[in-house]
Amino acid sequence: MGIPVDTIVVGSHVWVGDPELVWVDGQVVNINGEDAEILTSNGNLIVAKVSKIYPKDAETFADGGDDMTKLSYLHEPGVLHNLATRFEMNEIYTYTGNILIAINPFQSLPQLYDAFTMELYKGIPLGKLSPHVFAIADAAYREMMKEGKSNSVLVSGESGAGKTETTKMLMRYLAFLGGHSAAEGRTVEQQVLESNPVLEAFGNAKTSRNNNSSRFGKFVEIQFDKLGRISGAAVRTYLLERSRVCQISDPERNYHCFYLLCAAPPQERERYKLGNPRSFHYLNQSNCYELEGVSDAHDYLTTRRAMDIVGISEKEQDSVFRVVAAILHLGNIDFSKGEDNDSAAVEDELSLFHLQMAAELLMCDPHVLENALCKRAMITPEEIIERSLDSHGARVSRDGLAKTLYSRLFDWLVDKINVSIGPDPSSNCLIGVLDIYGFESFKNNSFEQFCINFTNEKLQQHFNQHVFKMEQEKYTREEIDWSYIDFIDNQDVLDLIEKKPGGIIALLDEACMFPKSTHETFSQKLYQIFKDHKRFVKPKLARSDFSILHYAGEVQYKSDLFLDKNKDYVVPEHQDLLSSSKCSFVAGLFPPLSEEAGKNSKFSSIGSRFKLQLQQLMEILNSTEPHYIRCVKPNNLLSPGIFDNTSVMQQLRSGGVLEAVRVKCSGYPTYRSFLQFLTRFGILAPEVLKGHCDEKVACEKILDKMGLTGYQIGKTKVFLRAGQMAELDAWRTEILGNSAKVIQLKTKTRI
Ligand code: AD9
Ligand code: MG
Repeated sequence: MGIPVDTIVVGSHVWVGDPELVWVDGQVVNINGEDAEILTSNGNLIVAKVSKIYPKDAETFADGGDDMTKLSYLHEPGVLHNLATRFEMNEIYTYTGNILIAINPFQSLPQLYDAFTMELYKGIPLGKLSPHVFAIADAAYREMMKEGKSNSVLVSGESGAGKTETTKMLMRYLAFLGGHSAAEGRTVEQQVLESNPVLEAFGNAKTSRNNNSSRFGKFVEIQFDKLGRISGAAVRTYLLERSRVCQISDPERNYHCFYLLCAAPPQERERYKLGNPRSFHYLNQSNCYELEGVSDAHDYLTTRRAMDIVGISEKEQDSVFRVVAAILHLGNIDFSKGEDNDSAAVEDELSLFHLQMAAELLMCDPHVLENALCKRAMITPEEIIERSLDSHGARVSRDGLAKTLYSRLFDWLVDKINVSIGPDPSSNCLIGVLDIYGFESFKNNSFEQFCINFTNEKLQQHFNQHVFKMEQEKYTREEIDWSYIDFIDNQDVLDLIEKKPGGIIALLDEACMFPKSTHETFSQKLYQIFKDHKRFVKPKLARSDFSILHYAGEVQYKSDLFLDKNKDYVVPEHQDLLSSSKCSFVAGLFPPLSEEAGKNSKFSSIGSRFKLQLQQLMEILNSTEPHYIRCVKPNNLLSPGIFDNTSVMQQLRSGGVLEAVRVKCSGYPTYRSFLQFLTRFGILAPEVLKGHCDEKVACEKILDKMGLTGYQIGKTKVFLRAGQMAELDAWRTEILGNSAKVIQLKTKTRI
C-alpha cells in the first residue's frame, strides 16, 4: 500500500500514527527532507517521517462513504476513519466491495430490522440502498434463483462481535422471502428459525466476552424448491466446548439450560429434584447466576415451546431435561479416601443422595454407577483385574462422564432437529449460513484455539481466493490487464497444520497412539521437524510451547493438554453403564459398540475428525457463491456508542478485511468513471477540457500530462495504481493552494 513520498506536500491533509488513537488526522505545515511537520486536528504540532503518513481524503464522503472501495484512498486509516464516522451516526453497516462490515451497536435498533425494512430491501440490487444484512441475504437469494446455483453467507468475527445475531437476521430475512403462507401450519421456515433458541439453550453460555456466547460452530443449510420456497434444512455443528460442563470461572456461567431448568415451574423442579443453582458444584464455581435483562424462568418456557415447534416430543423433552438434571446431580457427588489408601469412596450422605438421584434420573443401578465412577478394569492377557481409582481419579472420572453425557445430548438435539425438519431430496439449491468462531489469541492458548485458528486459516484461504477472483472479474469486464494483482497465499500454514503425513495434526495423532508419549516428546518432535518452517516458531525459553505465524498474527500454544484433548475416548465402564440404562433415550445416546468399532475404540482423534469436517464444509462452500459478513466488536465493555480504534483495527486485520484491501491495492485500488475523474482533475489541465475530445481521451491526456504511468483506461473507468490518486490530489492541492494564495494576495493589496 506504499504511497509515493512526493505525494505529500505542504497543505496536504494526512493521517499520522498516534499511540492512543492509532491514527489522527492533520495538515502538513512544513516539510523538511524526510520529515513532515503536521498540525493535528486535536491541536498538536508533531513531526513524522513522510513515508509514515498517509494522505487523507478531505473532500468526498465527509459523512462516511457506504462503500470503502469508493474512498479515494484505500488504506488503514481511511478505512478506520470511515467506519468510526459512520458508527457515530448509528450506521453500523458498511461495504467493502461486496463484503459487509457489521459493527455491533450493543443496543437494540428495532427499526433497522422491522417488517417495513424487510419489504424495502426485497429485490433491490446490492448497493442501491444503505448497506444492510438484508441486502446480502437478498443478493444471495436472487443469485440463487437467477443462476440456479447454491449460495452461502459466511459470518465471522471475534466473540461478541454479533455473528449469531447477524445469522439470525439472515435466516429471518430468508424465511420472509421463502416463507409459506400462515395457513400452512407449522412450517419448515418456522422450524428452522426455532432451531436457534433450542441450540442456544444447550450450546450457549455467558463468558467474560459475551453474555450469550455460542460455544460451538454452526453451518445451517436452508434448501429451496424451484419456486424459491424453503423446503428443507440441515444443521451441522462443530466442536462444542465440553470442558464448560464441569469447569467454569467467575464471572462466566455454564450452559444456559442448567439455569433454565433450575428456574422451571415448581412441579418440574420437584420431578428433577432441583433447587437453587447455588447448590450445584457445576454452577457454583462462579458467582454469576443471573443475566441482566434475562429471565431464566421465561426462557425455560420459550425453549420448551421452541422444542415443540422443532418437533421434539413431550416425552423426549422430558428425557433431555432428565439428563441435564442428572449431570447437575453427578457434579455434586464428591469422594474421599476409601478404606484402603488409594481407593475412593462416596464422601457423605449428601453425596450419596446425589448419586442416587443421578442414577434414578439416568435410570441405571446406583451401585453400577458408583463402580463406574470409582473403579477400572485392567485387561491383561491372563485375566481382568479390578483397580480402584483414588478420590482425585474418581472426580476426573465423574467429570468425564458428565462431559460425555452432555456432548452426546447436544449431538442428539442436532440430529433430532435435522431429522425433524428434514432434508428436501428434490431441492437442488440452498443457501448456507456459517456462524463460526473467529480467530483467537489469548494469553493461554490450547488445543481449542489451535482448532479455531485452523478453521480461520481455511476460511481465510477461501476468502482470499474469492476476493482475488472478484477483482480479476472486474478487470476482465473492463477489458484491462490484471497481471498486477498478487495475494499472499496461506497454503504453507495449512500444510503445517493439516498435511498428511507430517503436519501437526498427524503428528499429534501419532503421539496419542504411542503410549509413552508426553506433551514434551510431542513438542520436541515438532521443534525438530519444523525447525526451518517459515510459519513455525519455537519460542525462546519455551520447553513445550510452540508458536504458529497465522495470517492474523503469531499465536503461542501450550501443548500440555493437546494429547488429552485430542482423544475422544469413552471409558468402557461409562459406556456399559449408560448403554444398559432402562431409559431408552439414555441408552440410545450410547449405542453398543460393534465388534470392529470396539477394537478400534482405544483412540479416536478429535483433531482428525475436525479436519475432516472442515474439509467437507469447504467442499460445500466451494460449490456455492459466497458472500461475506465481517462482524466487528466496537469495544470490550459491550457498551453502545464507544468505538475503540485499537481494537477495531486489530479485528479488521485478523478478519482479513485489510488483506482484501491489500489485494485490491496490489492491482488498481482506485477507479473512477471518466466523468468523475474529469470533474475532480480537470483543473490539472484546463486546456484538455476546453478541447473537443471524448471523455476517455481527455482522461488519458490529463494522466499523461501529469507523467503517470502504469494506470489503465477501461471501457468506462480510469483505474489507478496505489498512490496515484494521492499524487493527482497533491497537484490539485497545490493548484488550489496557489489560487488561494493569489486571492489572499489580491485581498491584502486592496487593504
Ligand atoms: V460468540 O463468538 O458466539 O461469543 P457472537 O455470536 O459474535 O459472539 P452475538 O451475536 O452473540 O456475538 O452478539 C453479542 C451481543 O451483542 C448480543 O447478545 C446482542 O446483545 C448484541 N448485538 C449483536 N448484534 C446486534 C445487533 N445487530 N443489534 C443489536 C446486537 N444488538
Ligand atoms: Mg455466537
